[in-house]
Formats: sequence, structure tokens, C-alpha cells
Amino acid sequence: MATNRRDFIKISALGAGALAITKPVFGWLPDFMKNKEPMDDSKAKRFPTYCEICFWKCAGWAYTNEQGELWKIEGNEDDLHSNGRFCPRGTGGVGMYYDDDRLKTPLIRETVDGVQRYRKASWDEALSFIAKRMQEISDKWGPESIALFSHGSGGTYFGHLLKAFGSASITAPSYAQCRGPREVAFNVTFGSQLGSPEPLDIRDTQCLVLIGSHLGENMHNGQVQEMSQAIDKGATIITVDPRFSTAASKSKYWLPIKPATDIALLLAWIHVIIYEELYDKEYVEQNTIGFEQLKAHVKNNTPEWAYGITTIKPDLIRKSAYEMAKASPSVIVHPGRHVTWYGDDTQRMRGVAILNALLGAWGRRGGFYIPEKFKLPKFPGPKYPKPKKTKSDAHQGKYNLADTFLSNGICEASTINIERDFTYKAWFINGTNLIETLPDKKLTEAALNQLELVVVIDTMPMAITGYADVVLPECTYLERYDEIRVSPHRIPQMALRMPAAEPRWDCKPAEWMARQLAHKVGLSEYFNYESHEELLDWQLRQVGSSLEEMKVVGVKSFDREFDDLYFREGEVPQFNTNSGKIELYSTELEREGFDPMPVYTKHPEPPAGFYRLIYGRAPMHTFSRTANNPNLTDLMDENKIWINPKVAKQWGLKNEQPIWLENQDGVVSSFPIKVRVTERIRWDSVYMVHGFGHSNKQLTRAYGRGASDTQMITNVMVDPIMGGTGMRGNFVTFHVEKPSSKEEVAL
Ligand SMILES: Nc1nc2c(c(=O)[nH]1)N[C@H]1C(S)=C(S)[C@@H](COP(=O)(O)OP(=O)(O)OC[C@H]3O[C@@H](n4cnc5c(=O)[nH]c(N)nc54)[C@H](O)[C@@H]3O)O[C@H]1N2
Ligand SMILES: Nc1nc2c(c(=O)[nH]1)N[C@H]1C(S)=C(S)[C@@H](COP(=O)(O)OP(=O)(O)OC[C@H]3O[C@@H](n4cnc5c(=O)[nH]c(N)nc54)[C@H](O)[C@@H]3O)O[C@H]1N2
Ligand code: SF4
Ligand SMILES: [Mo]
Repeated sequence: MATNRRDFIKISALGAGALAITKPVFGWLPDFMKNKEPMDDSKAKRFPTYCEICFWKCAGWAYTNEQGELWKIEGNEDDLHSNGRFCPRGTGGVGMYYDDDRLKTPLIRETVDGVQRYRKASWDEALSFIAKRMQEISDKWGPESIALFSHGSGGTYFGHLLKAFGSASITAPSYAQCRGPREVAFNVTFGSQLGSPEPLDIRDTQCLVLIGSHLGENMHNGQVQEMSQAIDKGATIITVDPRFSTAASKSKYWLPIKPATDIALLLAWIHVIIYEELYDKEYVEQNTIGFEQLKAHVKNNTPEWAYGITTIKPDLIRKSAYEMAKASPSVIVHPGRHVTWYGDDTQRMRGVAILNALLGAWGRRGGFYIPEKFKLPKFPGPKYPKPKKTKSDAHQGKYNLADTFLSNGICEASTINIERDFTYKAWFINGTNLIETLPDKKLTEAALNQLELVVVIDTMPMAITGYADVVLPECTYLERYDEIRVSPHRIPQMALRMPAAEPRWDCKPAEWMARQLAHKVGLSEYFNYESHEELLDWQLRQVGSSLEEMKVVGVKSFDREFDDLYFREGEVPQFNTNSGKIELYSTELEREGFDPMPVYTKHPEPPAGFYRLIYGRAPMHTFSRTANNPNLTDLMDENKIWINPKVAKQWGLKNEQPIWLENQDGVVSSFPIKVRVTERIRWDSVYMVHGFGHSNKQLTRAYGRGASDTQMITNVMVDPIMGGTGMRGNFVTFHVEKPSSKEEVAL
């Protein structure tokens, strides 16, 4: 079988004149910051958009000055995601447009004198090349051997193309590397997933419990705003985090838990709530099944038992449980979002779901509201062909409770040395930097090397682009239309994104790329319209609006059509579970052969001289996607490693000192990272912000700044229930000088 060894190419000026670097590396103040402000505000124009700097998708206005140059972005007052205010990242979004390091033209990999490099290509050539390879691969292996990885708006159009072509293999790292375990846990408990934005009634809550959710650093806009409203109204915040996070600093109780022991704490809380009869009796009796089994199950999980595991004092466990009970049902034990931590994550999330159920929070004011999503009809077209392979084929019959393909599952299924009857041969990768995003880089690389076609659609020369056969430069969200945003909220809303500026260089929207490809592979009937505007206008007219109207208002709200926001007095709600009730005892997990109620299992501890690597977010960055943004690097241009003073003393480490990290598998960080000595982290752990340590020099502001957490994540603890990749079972030690003999897995 032909393997297609890909040398990793850091996209460079080689053969692609347009990509030459012309800017100095650091301290570059983008021109627009100096002079793009309009002389006369009344001459400014505004264009509706929704933000693509993270997936909260806040709706706002992009402004241009009298020269038509992009000037600033602000929130749209009518939008429920932002309430008219953007977070620092969203405000800095113009920097994404002005970044001169962007991808500028299609690129095709070629080998000249045995050396691989990229050369500039026209759109027609690049798309014809891809179309031809798609046909060849389909003829040989079937259309289902092509997969799409996507995070972001353009994925809709490439997904449509792939489904029309005959493949259902569409995946996103925002599931198996992010919220998957939580969706499965809430689904088997309440018969409903949480989705995005999560239906949390934070603004009206009286008690918010954050277990590793670091709101304030995690800047999901609406939630951060509502948390501050709740605090103003006197709500109690309880934070469980081995690190004194921003949220912990706003909390009445901070529980500095020993990492990897949260299930023990949850069981102890459940124990207190049940045995001290603090649960919502009427609600539990009416709406749940399995209470007696749960009661027996947690009998021995006393706070004293949990103390030995979590290091949290029994008194603190009790007091925090009393706070929740006092607020019940206006209490939220926050389900978190990035929850792929230790491989038993679905069960930890079950613990969270059960606690919320006992407190009567689901469907109650100040707890979880019932969201509603606006329904927009799809443009007419033929039915998709039935794909020959399903996710069960890709996952070899495992992870049946996952409701989507898993990105790590597709990686495995692309690796021919893993025994199976079906292997992927081509990947489209849209808006996801898999090299920085998937743990176990060796597996990702092994898969990439065996594929017959890799197409990357991106805006920046991120690590993943270096593995592509063809790179397609997408224009930024400020230069394009995208699908109408219809995410669920308290009331249904839709929001428009339209271009505020012409695409720079030779960049195009994903929608255009997918449509052109469809024409080239004979699938025109699925894209039976002339322009993106025509498609959007058709959709909007079906619901009594129009593109013209949306260009003026940006956001349109509708009345709720169905249920109330909360359960009504006396209502006996039906839950979409096997029993029609909230399942404290999960019949679905039992049927799949898993523990029907969460069990605490002990996880490995760091070996001597090593510390558990934990990671998170900084308010001014999103993953790796903003690492080169001129506005945001102005605010923060590297990450640091948080080390407890006791540990720093033992190692003789000082603030700002650069050190190299080495993990338990002997992998050494490519770049040094500066030390931040702080009491705000437990002595057994170190902490860093994800998304730094880029190794491509074309990212002139991000190159070599800080270190990459992903590089250190070689031990992956896979969740047996849904296949999520637990990433916090990695340990690091320190080097004050770069060790030379060690393995370096460059990113
Ligand atoms: N080590 C580690 N791994 C993690 C995490 C972590 O904290 N640590 N977090 C996990 C979580 S929670 C998630 S959700 C995932 C997120 O993972 P990803 O979705 O992969 O996020 P990014 O790393 O930001 O990669 C986004 C890519 O999209 C490109 N991009 C940005 N805007 C556009 C656009 O408009 N169009 C196109 N086509 N491309 C664009 C960027 O240049 C970048 O290459 O990562 C997961 N993986
Ligand atoms: N600014 C900004 N905001 C973002 C994003 C971003 O990139 N930038 N990304 C968004 C996305 S996609 C996601 S998924 C969310 C992720 O954000 P969240 O879901 O809020 O948080 P996590 O990334 O799971 O966890 C980070 C916190 O967990 C703590 N922690 C580590 N180990 C443990 C442990 O064993 N137990 C407990 N209790 N705590 C632990 C860390 O100290 C840290 O404070 O953020 C979203 N918001
Ligand atoms: S939370 Fe911030 S970055 Fe995310 S969509 Fe909203 S404004 Fe953009
Ligand atoms: Mo995420």
C-alpha cells in the first residue's frame, strides 16, 4: 500500500514570493492602530458580523472609516451572546484581518530535487488538483474514506460537500478533546445535551459551583457577564480548582483540590446532600429514578473518606454542600466545557449532573433553563447518498454513546498499522490546528503521513498547514458571509455575518471553495445557487426576513414558540431518557456495560521530581488561533509556567527565569518557558496557558514565544464510554539548560 511520507514544511518564502516576511518580528504596532480612526465619525460605516475569535459567536458591528478601512468591532446591543459588549479577544479581532503573516494564496506541495516545498497555485489549479484526487480516492477506496475535521463556520459548507460526496465522517476537536463527556453524561441523565451556549441561568442563580471551570480566564462572554451580575446580586461562588483562578478569587469558598480526585468530592457532596436530607424531595420523587440505589451507592463516601483523597477538609466539603442546598433550586453546579481530563470524565460529569438533579436545578430559575433555537430552512437540493461506513465502523464498535465521529478515532482509523477493515485515505482540515489540538502528536503524524490527500483550509501558516498537500487560504470572518447564526438561547435569535472589507490578497471564503469543488466533482445540484448572498437571502425570505433587513439589524429576535423557560408549577415533565425520568441510576450506561453510577478510581501520581501539568486559558487569547494576532500579542505574547514557591525554592528557580520542560516520556519542550513563582498553584502541579510555543518562523510574533502544553501531552487517558482524550495525566520536570541528548518532538 502506498504510503505518502510528508515532510513537515514550515510554510516559507520558498517558491512563494508572496509569503516573504517584510515585518520586523516584535513590537510591531499595526498601521491601523495608528491612523485608521475616522476623522469624522459620521462617515464611519458599520457592517453586521459575529465573532470567530472563539465559538461563543458574539454578534456585533464591524466599523470602517471614510477610506473604507477596517477600524473597530463592537457588540450588538440586541445580541444575547454579548449583550452589546465584546471580550478583549473579540475586540482585538481586527488584528486577525490586519495580520500580514496570513496565508495569501493557494499552495501545492511539490518535490524538487528530492526536497519538498510549496509553490503558489491559482485557485483553479488548486481546486482541480483536489477534485481529481477526490475522484481517484473515491474510485479506489470509496467516498467514505474521506474525512473532514472542522472547527468554525466554514465547516458547514465542506460538511455539505462531503455528505453530498458520500461520506458522513465529519468530526471536530470540540467534541472528543472538549465537551464530549459532558454531553454524554447530561444526555444519559436528563435526556438532553447542553450544547453552546450552555443553558445556564447564571444571572438568576444564588449559588454557582465551578469545578475546574475558570470563568474570567475562560472568557465565554455571556457567562462571564452573568457571573458578575450574579455576584452583584449576592450569589455565592464556590470554586474547586488546584489553582487560585480568577474565579477562585471571587469565591466564598475555594477548594484547592488535589488534581484528578474530583469524583471523590462529588460523591461526598452527594452523600451529604442525601444523608442530611438536603435534596429537593418533591422534585426528586417526581422526576428521577434510582434514588435508593444512589443512596446505597454513596453510603460510605463521607467527607472524611473524601478528605483522604482530595485533601479538602471535611468541614469545607460540608459547608459548601450546605450553601448549595440553601440556594436550591437556584443553584448551578457548572458542567464545565473542556472536560476531557482524566479518562473517567463522563463519570465525573455524571456526578455533576446527579448533583444538579438532587438540588432540583434542571428546568428551574437560577439553575438550567430550557433553551430555544430558531429554525431556518435548508436550501433545496437532492438527498445525500447513504454513506457506506458509519462511526461505528470508524470506532470498531466502541464508544456507541458518542453522538459524532471522534477526531482521535479518525486518526486511529487513518493509521494502516492498526488492524481494521476500513481506513481513511484523505482529510480536509478546516479551521483546526490539529497539531496543537490533538494530544499524542505521534499518532496524528502517523495518520497524516499515511494519507493520500491532505487539504488544509486556514487563515494562518499554523503548524497543521505544513502537513498539507494543498493549502487553501480562507479570508477572515471580517471579509466574508457565513451561515446565519441560530444558536439556542433564552429566546430564539438569528444573526448575520457579512463582509466589512474585501478579502486581502488571494483569499476566499470556505463557502466559495466548497461550491467550486462541488462543480468540479459533479455535485453542482447540491449547490444550486449563484452566490452566497442568494443562498442566505432565500433562507431568510422563508422566515419573513431578507438579507437586506439583516444587513440593517444584524440580529433578529423572535418570541418563544414552545415551552416556558422553566418547568411550570405542577408540571410533570417528560425527559428523553429510557425511563422518561431523570436517571440518577443510568440504564443507558448499564446497557452499554458501564457503571450506572459514578465510581471513584485512583489515578497515577507524579513520580519524584515531576509535577502534574495542568493548563487552561488566558482572557486575551483563544487556543493557538490568536497567538500571532498583533492586537492580542500586545496584551500577552508568551505563556509562563506557574510554580509553587516551595517547589521553586527546592529547584532554585526564580521569577522570569527561562526553563525547559521534560515530560514523563522524555519529551523536551522545543522552547524555554519563563517561570512564574506563585502561591496560586498547588505544590504538586504546574500550570500553563494553552496555545503558545509555535515553531513556525512565519508566525513572526508567535514564533518561539513560550512553550506548548500539547507537546508535553503524550500520555492520553481515553474515556471508555465516549472516546474522549483525557490530557491531564502528564507530568513534567525542569531543566535550567536545554538538555541536548533528549528526544525532541518538534511542533
Ligand atoms: N493541549 C491542549 N489541547 C487542547 C486544548 C487545551 O487546552 N490544551 N483545548 C481543547 C479544546 S477545549 C478545544 S475546543 C480544541 C480547539 O482546537 P482548535 O479548534 O484546533 O483551535 P485552534 O488551535 O485555535 O485552531 C484553530 C485553527 O483555525 C484557524 N482559523 C482561525 N480562523 C479561521 C477562519 O476563519 N477560517 C479558517 N479556515 N481557519 C481559521 C487558525 O489559524 C488555527 O489554525 O483544542 C483542544 N485541545
Ligand atoms: N479566553 C479564552 N476563553 C475561552 C477559550 C479560549 O481559548 N480563551 N476557549 C473556550 C473553550 S472551547 C473551552 S472548552 C473553555 C475551557 O474552559 P473551562 O471549561 O472553563 O476550563 P478547563 O479548560 O477545563 O479547565 C481549566 C481549569 O481547570 C483547572 N484544573 C486543572 N486540573 C484540575 C482538576 O483535576 N480538578 C479541578 N477541579 N480543576 C482542575 C485549571 O487550574 C484551570 O483553572 O474555555 C472557553 N473560553
Ligand atoms: S467571547 Fe469574545 S472571542 Fe468569543 S465570540 Fe465573544 S467576543 Fe468573540
Ligand atoms: Mo473547547
